[in-house]
Amino acid sequence: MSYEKHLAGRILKEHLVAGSLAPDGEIGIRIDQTLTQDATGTLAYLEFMALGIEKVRTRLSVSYVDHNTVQTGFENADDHNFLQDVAARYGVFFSRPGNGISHQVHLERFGVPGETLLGSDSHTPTGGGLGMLAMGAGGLDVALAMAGEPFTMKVPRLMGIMLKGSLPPWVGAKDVILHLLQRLTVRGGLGRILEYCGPGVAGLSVPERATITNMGAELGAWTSIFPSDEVTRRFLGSQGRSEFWQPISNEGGAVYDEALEVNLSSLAPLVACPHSPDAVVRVEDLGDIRVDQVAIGSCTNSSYRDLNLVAKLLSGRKVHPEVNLVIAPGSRQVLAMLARDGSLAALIDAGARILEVACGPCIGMNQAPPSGGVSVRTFNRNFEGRSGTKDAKVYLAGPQVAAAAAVTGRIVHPSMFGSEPRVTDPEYLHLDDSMIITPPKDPVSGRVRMGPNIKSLPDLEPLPDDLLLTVILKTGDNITTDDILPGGGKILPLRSNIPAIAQFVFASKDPQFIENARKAGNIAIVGGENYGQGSSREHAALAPRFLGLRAVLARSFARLHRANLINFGVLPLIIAQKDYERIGQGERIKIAGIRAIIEGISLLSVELLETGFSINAGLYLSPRERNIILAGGLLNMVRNDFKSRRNNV
Ligand code: MIC
Ligand code: SF4
Repeated sequence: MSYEKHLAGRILKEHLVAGSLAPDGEIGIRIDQTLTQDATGTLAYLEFMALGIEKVRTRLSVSYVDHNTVQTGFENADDHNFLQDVAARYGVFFSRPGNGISHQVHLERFGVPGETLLGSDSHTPTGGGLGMLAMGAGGLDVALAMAGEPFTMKVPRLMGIMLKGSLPPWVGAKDVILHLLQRLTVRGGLGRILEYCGPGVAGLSVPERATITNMGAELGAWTSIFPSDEVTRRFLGSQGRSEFWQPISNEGGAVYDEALEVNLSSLAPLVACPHSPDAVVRVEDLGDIRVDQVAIGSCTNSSYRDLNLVAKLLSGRKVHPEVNLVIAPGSRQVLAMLARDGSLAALIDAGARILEVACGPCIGMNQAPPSGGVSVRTFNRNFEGRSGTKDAKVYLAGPQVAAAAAVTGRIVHPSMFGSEPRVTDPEYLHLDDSMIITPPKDPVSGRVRMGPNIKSLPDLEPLPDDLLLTVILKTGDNITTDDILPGGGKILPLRSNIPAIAQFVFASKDPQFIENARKAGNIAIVGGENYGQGSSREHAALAPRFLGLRAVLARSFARLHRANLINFGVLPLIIAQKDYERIGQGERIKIAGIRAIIEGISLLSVELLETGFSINAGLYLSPRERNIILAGGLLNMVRNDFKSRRNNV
């Protein structure tokens, strides 16, 4: 397949620095921009600092504070100071707490069509709404990109999504991506980049496109991308950034590995039912569901357009007496606009509880629903327990359905409002970057404040030849990184303290996990399909590694988590269904002669010591990944490399 005619293909080609764009190959691409957020950023910057580099080598790097903004102790505030000092010291823009969710702010203030963006957050593909090639990665990969290293990835398959028609009343961008999740499932995007094309594209605004690319993460895709067209030009113009516009389109005749058609005109309002973003049904087919809470916001649906629509729908109405409506605008710009055009007053009058501009309830930071309660959220993830209430039932929906639920206390078709109000994107926005601190031109040698909760990175030894492991946990399919290491107000403040956060590994799935790990020493986990879906948090690999995890034997892995396991020297082994059934929790296993085998062969023999039975496990690694595993992790591998390069200059 020739990549020249494709949006992502062209950007990949222009940024290619190693390998070639051939199916199944591995390539290295130049990264123009990086973003970090506070919950992954502290670790990413500790890793960057361990490389001993003077200044970031990207065109632009931005550090956001949006996750841990509830400060119930000193930990988060200390992390914010650390991030602010590091940003000034190494040449990174710093978006202060209160300025907004990384993806929303980046779209507004920094995104550039045609550029590459690597972010330590799985929803970085939001930038695809602007025609960027924007991908999520583990913090260590982002640290290396900041050090000027290429990002290594498997050559993706390209999936073309042809949009036809236009959205009917009461149907929004969220329904487009929920429709795709219904068709493709949470595994449908694995190994792929999704490119949107066709006559339906022009009718979608940039924030709507960004809602769609944002939730491409839930399909498991590398990223998703829209063309950069007149709509993009107007959006950048309204942000006072016209000079960054360039047209990018997929040319006629672009042939895709796979192609799909979506007729926008035939879509209806949809919801994703508990507990998976692909458990999608039409609102009309749902039956009578009583709602306790409605939460509007998150990087998926918190643009000015979304909240302005909600304000118009709620204007003159009141929130149902049994519903709590909480709203977290995506950025300070969005909040400032709502305050200026009267929308904020309409929301307050209706009875909405206005939250801080941040991720908030999306990462379980606050507003946990009541026991057994139903929450309708405009967010992107409804994994069990992520809301902070284990038995809560979270439904994902667009702002139209959410507003209708807030008023009626039921999940109903938003046509109950009468006719849909018109929402247009403003020509001019309230622009004020005073909450973004520009780094000084030359790096400052100033002090980096490191509060007592910020602990240095654990040392990881290289991979031994033989591993004797105890399988202390066996899981089913689609285990999420929230299952492995939950978010929430209690655990997130420990993101810069691996020994402390490690005490919460699998806390909600298996309360015995820590004790069993302590007893066993070196441990293994057996997983089903799509092990590690969800976030980019490398803590979900490093914290179990800290507890002695050396191998995960699973039916298949989610892309981001697999990369993080390798980055910290944990073997991601693929096993057959019959062998999955054979291994029991508590089983002791032996993997022998690994260092020799790992250099060439991709099958390892795993001995089940209880029965003496041996099974085969696939270790499908690229040559680079093999070296990382042998070194005991990526940091071990590159640290020496950077040191010798420094000594040679
Ligand atoms: C999420 O939505 O799960 C997060 C919190 O934004 C994560 C990052 C993290 O765990 O810090 C993500 O999506 O990558
Ligand atoms: Fe924040 Fe939620 Fe978006 Fe993650 S998905 S970046 S927690 S708003």
